[in-house]
Amino acid sequence: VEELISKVNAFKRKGLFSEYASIKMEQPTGTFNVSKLKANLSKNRYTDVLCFDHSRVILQATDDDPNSDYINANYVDGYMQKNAFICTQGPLPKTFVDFWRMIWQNQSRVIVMTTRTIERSRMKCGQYWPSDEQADEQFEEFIVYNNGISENQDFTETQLMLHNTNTGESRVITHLQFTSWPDYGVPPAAPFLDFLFRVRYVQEAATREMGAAWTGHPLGPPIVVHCSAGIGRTGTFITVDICLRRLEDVGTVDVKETVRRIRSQRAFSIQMPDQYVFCHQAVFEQAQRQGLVNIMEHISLDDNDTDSD
Ligand code: PTR
Ligand code: PTR
Repeated sequence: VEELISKVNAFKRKGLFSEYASIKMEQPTGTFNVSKLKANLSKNRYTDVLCFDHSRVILQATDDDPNSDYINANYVDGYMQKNAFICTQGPLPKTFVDFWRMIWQNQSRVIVMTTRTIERSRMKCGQYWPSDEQADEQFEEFIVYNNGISENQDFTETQLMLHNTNTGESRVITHLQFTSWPDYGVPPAAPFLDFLFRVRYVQEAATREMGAAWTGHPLGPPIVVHCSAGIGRTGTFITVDICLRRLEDVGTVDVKETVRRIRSQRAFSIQMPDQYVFCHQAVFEQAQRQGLVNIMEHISLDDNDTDSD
């Protein structure tokens, strides 16, 4: 705890900004060759947000198209959990089917969406699931049913049923959309944490439900996390989750190393200095909630903290 407090004191906002800048200066540690293939270029939402070859999610290719194994998505490890997450871009109409194949092939049960489909009258993410209750929609071999929506102040939870017409199987998929994240900004920590713990709860329940059908890590199949590009808000979400798990386990926090490790699997994760600061704020808030440390008395990361400017 003392170590944490002294780190907090040392790091103030400005220190965090320059620490983030130093992370950002490191060159990506991998290639983007499959992202850049001619046949795949139009499957990337942003030409400047490509995905690493070494950690990309490789889909089972269909017989007629060898490039159908590509989606702009990467496996990212959680805290002591290989492939805890799949970080991906907001699906494009052209990649809706690929997205559902990815969900199916990875046995995922939980989708975390941290953007709205339209922000500032720009399309940030396609409407890849049926948004009305009781509606359904077909995506080639899949039919997705909307079995009910529950709206909370800061997030919307939708029960989806994913039916595979090739195998005749159906799976319950929970879609959790955080709706209070301003683009180019950061959310308030409290509702963000409530959302994160709801995601964990749903994932645990879904994993239990899978029973013997899941033989991997006890925390379950990869949680699919996306925003628009799949790097800024997505990276922030998983950074906080990983840092909190470590805090819960061994009582220490290392945001910088966590972000660096995430960026070695999903390039460019965490897009803005403010998001980097937010990760610390969210961890403090949770540490305080758990009574681990009364840290807020010792620190202020507010914008108007001008003493060192
Ligand atoms: N070229 C895009 C842009 O900056 O507009 C790439 C981009 C878009 C990068 C969104 C990050 C973005 O944020 P997020 O990953 O949170 O959707
Ligand atoms: N339009 C995005 C931006 O300017 O933030 C595109 C972008 C994404 C640019 C990633 C650079 C990126 O790499 P890094 O996060 O390492 O600067």
